[in-house]
Amino acid sequence: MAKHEETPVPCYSSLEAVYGDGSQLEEAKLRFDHLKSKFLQVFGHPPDVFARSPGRVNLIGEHIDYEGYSVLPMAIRQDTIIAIRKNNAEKVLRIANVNDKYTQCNYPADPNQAIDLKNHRWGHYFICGYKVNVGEPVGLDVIVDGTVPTGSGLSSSAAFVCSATIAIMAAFDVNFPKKEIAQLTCECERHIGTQSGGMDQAISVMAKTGFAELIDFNPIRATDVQLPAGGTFVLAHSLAESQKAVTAATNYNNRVVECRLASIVLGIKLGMKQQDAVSNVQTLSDVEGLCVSFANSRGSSDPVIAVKEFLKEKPYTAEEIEEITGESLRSIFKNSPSSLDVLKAAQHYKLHQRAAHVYSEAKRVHAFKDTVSSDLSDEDKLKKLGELMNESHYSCSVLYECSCPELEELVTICRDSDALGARLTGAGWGGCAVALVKEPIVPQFILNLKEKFYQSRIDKGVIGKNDLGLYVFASKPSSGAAIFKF
Ligand code: NG1
Ligand code: MG
Repeated sequence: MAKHEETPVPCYSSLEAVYGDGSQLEEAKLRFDHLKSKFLQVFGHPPDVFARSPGRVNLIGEHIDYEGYSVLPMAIRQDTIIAIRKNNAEKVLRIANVNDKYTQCNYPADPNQAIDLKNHRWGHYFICGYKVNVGEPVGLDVIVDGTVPTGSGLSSSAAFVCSATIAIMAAFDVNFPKKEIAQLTCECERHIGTQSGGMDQAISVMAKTGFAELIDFNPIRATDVQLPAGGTFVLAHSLAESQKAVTAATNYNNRVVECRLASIVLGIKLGMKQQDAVSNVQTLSDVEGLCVSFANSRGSSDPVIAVKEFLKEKPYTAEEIEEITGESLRSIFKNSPSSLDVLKAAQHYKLHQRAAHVYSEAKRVHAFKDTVSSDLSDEDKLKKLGELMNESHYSCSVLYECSCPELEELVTICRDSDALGARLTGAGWGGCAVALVKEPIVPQFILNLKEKFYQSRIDKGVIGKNDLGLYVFASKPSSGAAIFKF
């Protein structure tokens, strides 16, 4: 039998296979019916095929996928469904949404069009999929229905890009193994201007009901992780929206650039020739071997030892780094316009802190996976997983500086409400926290969060009092991308 990750996505699924047979299935049926009738109403004909792909919560392994390190997310039930049909009569992409907040976007049916990054529009995410997958200009009619909250760190963007890509493939009747689609969709999303690592697309495409997945990169692989019984992951939105596509130069892409610079400097300090390091070192995982040899000579195997020795804690100026590398930063990043935007915005570069986060977080992912498969009791496993999540949050907050005051408040409240562990999830700078909670106390835990975090925001009208369920909910590992034809 083919391995799960080798199976193609465009093999048609039943709704039951994806949504189970309970209330989720009923909800899904309503959404598909609504999509169908809306399609008919907007475009005058029914859709050909539907694709769906879920959002995700990252349990551990933050900001390390783009450094080549494994991460451990699970898919959530919230997803993006896309209804699609080729429209040969018109050379236009008409992209509508069931939610009136998102007005219809029209684009030329030109796979070579540039995406106007200065004017961010929601339809751009669809064009990411179109550019990479379509050779000849072909018109498409599309309606989108997304339930992953946006700007929440739950990867509404990957759910959208993956469902768009798979819908386009289905409309064109092409077929690829899941792991190839995971790779492809990661490249698709980079057209939006963030230098994504690939975790979100990989889990959205390859997830399986009931499992979290350890995702490895280069090449992409997914290994099932069965979480211990008795624990539940609760997601809670900080209500600070993280607009990654808009803030990339100072937040997300800034960290990618800092990590690249940290790895080049480490490479040189550990004996590489300047030119060699600049041309060949892309990520911190590229120089891990050198760091570990150095640490071994000190009786340890922890690359953080090399970071401590060779990267100063005080932020580096551009000039200081250029002196070490022998090349200007503009020239190092000359082929990456989004990195040049980072250089323009940056005052200084915190190489020590970013590298220390990445290497220590990469270790925590493996410690998490090893704990799950250890022979500890479920109770002890959960306790240990909670501790690792707390350590991860500390590192994200203090070393990587990707938290924000709302997330700090929320994580503290989660811990005070007896979570075994709690941390920000996704890119950060807003969005959600994830807490590991013993199953029997989940309802009380959610009530505590309501009282201590959300009530004041409900009173101020930040969220509606009936909408709490959209912002805080328990989540089980759900299934990955699928295609439907009715
Ligand atoms: P968000 O912003 O939560 O979708 C991003 C990246 C991931 C990963 C995490 C941080 C994209 C699409 N996703 O997720 O690849 O780097 O941040 O761990 O850019
Ligand atoms: Mg995203």
